[in-house]
Amino acid sequence: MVEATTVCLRSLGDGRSGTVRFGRFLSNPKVTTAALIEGWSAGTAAAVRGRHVLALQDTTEAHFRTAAGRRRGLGATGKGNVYGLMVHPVLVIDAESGVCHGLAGGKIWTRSGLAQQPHRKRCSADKESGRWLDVAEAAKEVLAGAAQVTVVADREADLYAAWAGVPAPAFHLLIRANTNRVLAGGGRLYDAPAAWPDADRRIVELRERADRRPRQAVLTLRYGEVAIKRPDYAPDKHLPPSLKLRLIEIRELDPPAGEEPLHWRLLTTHAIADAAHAWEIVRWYTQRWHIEQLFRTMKSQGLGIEDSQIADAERLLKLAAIATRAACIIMQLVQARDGKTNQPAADVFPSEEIATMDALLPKIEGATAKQKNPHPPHSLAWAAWIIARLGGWSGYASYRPPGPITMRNGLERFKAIALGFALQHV
Ligand SMILES: [Mn+2]
Repeated sequence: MVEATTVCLRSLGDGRSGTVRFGRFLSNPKVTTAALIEGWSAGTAAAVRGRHVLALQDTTEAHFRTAAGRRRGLGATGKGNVYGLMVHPVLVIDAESGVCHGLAGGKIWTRSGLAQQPHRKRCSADKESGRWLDVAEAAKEVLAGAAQVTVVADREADLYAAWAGVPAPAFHLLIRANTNRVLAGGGRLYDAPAAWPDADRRIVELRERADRRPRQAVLTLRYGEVAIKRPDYAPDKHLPPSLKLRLIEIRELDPPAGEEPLHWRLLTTHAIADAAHAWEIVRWYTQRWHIEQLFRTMKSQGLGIEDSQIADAERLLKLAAIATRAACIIMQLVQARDGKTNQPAADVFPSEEIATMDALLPKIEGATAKQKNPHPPHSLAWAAWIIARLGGWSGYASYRPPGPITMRNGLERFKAIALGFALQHV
């Protein structure tokens, strides 16, 4: 899958007998989704030893084409009349270097029928949201050798049961606040920062996103301790009545007219020493983009999991389990290419292809210094810059850095150009 960048069995099989063999592998009852997920973490435990790592948790839905009489055994997703499966991995990133250490367990499932009890009456363990706790527990085992673990997750994971059950010595949580919780001392969570002094101000470059133009933003930082109260409706009465956490609030001052101001409230079990430490915790949260990258790599333009023709849920779940691991390996390859390793381009590209890059470079570089290739000529980073530009990356350092999909598109285009370049001498 990594080499072919697809989950399509016909492409992977390279001929009928190969395709049949892959099909048999997925249909074999001894090949289980659980065992494949267990295989995700091979190597991760050793890679994280002695490091502070961020365990990024998130869920993605993979949607598949179905018809009324043919749902392929798939349950409904959160998107109305759309059927598919849910993938919830833990992706492990080094807190300092950003290097991807691999996966640390997860869950893959499809919904079977609708839950019978009203949501609030079910205890946390029965709800689908229980995955945040189960998966964190599994990650705890895989990451036992790390010096410190910070589990990072978006609003969905802001569950009282998670705050009560998951943290342990050197095992922290960092989650974006989802609700304006009641505090143990009275008052509400979102009002707490009003009583705290501005700890710091920073000007940051906000990168371009689908819904946002790049801009400079002035951010103010406030942080302090809060004691969140156990929600009244929760059936989890065995949980402590309140929990002490730290809240970090980042707010943008004077956003441009018509733009949504940046406003983050992050909850964490980390004790915060000073403003610099608080900013560092905010930076850890921003590392969540790695897991979004993983999901993009699994889907359209990456491995194309949603285009799979496989007819039943059981085999699709196994395929998704393999694809998750493959996507993670693709990301690790991209990082190896991104230049921090001081490798020469010749490690990866033959000399004819490097000659092609030499010829291409003047056509790709822009007129200004900011649009020139900043890396030493013929280094791997220099080559990666060219490939990324061919893949559609803008070349500006202030824009989102090129990801695996850009790299894949760039490589595809480059291979075609290199072939044409070679033909000119024939
Ligand atoms: Mn999410």
